Amino acid sequence: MYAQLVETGSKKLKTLDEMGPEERQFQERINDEIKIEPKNWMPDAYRKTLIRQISQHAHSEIVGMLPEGNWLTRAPTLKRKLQLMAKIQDEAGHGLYLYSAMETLGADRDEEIDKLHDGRAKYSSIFNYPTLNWADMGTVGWLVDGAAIVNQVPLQRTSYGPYARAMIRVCKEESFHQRQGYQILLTMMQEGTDDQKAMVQDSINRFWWPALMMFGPSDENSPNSAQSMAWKIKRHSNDELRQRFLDQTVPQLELLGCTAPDPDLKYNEETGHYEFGEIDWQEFFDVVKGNGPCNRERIEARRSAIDNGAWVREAAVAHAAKRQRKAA
Ligand code: BYC
Repeated sequence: MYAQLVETGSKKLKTLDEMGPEERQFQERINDEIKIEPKNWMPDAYRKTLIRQISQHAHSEIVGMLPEGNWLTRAPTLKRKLQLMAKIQDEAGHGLYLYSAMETLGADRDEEIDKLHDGRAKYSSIFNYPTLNWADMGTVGWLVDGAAIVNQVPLQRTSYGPYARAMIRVCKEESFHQRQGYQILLTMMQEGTDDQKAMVQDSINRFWWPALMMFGPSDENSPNSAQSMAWKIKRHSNDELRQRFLDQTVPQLELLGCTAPDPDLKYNEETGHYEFGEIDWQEFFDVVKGNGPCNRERIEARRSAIDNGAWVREAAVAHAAKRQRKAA
């Protein structure tokens, strides 16, 4: 299995024979599909990779609340407002499970959040795009949560136990989010005015490519994939998941009666897959580096939320200390 050498650029993965006894035992456990738990021995690099990925994932959930929060006060009906509020609260919950899973690896939550705020830690590129009209709430649910599900379903089988278990509930909730998003768009397309239908198409035009970028760089430019797949943190490559997402999404796009902003999108009868045009990787890397349309605004909103909530945390700590003193 991984006794073979796998190459990514200049990095070579170790064979089982090249590993010391602890590392070999660890890799064999993974090969046998036995979960790694917090108290088990693990290589430093495995721990670091997981802290990087889980913290990025948690930050994405929390930053991901912002584009949708933008429309809460302007939801068209009370029912839509309640649905949107519930979805945003679910995302906060996902962030909390994920930060907790990350803490089981010995990472400190405050330190990791500091890294987000000073630009050392990443979060999903998708949340650096603005939400400009109500249809964006449908498109975010349908495309963004839809892409997230395709990425996250295999993470339920990831090799690190606490991360895998956190993903089970996250995936159930994301499925509801995806359906509520699609239902918003379907209602606008089936019952809406021409202006509302145009709003849906405009929204899809803006989110289509950024949603495809969510899966990360193409396989040949993904420095972490080979090792993460050998450790079974990732079960599929970025390109495989992107293709899976596209294949399930195009028929839904057609059912809406909308089009993709991609003249090269076509079904290939022989492969049974949709082919798509070139992704603008320059745009992706610019956004990831902090130069997307909303990067500064998003980080500023997170920083001020932490600063403005300081008194709540201080009050909670003082209250806990008082109760402890009373109990003593
Ligand atoms: N955006 O070697 P690669 C959600 C970075 S939230 C920004 O392929 P890896 C939701 C990558 O970190 C969805 N950065 O990396 C919430 C790496 O940089 P570093 C979030 C990206 O880790 C609210 C570099 O590019 N989901 O569901 O093997 C509302 C090279 O990439 C992106 C997760 O986080 C990106 N799109 O694979 C609605 C899922 N892509 O760290 C919805 C968990 C790549 O080496 N994460 N980069 O400096 C993963 O599955 C993997 O981390 C990724 C990337 C597939 C994203």
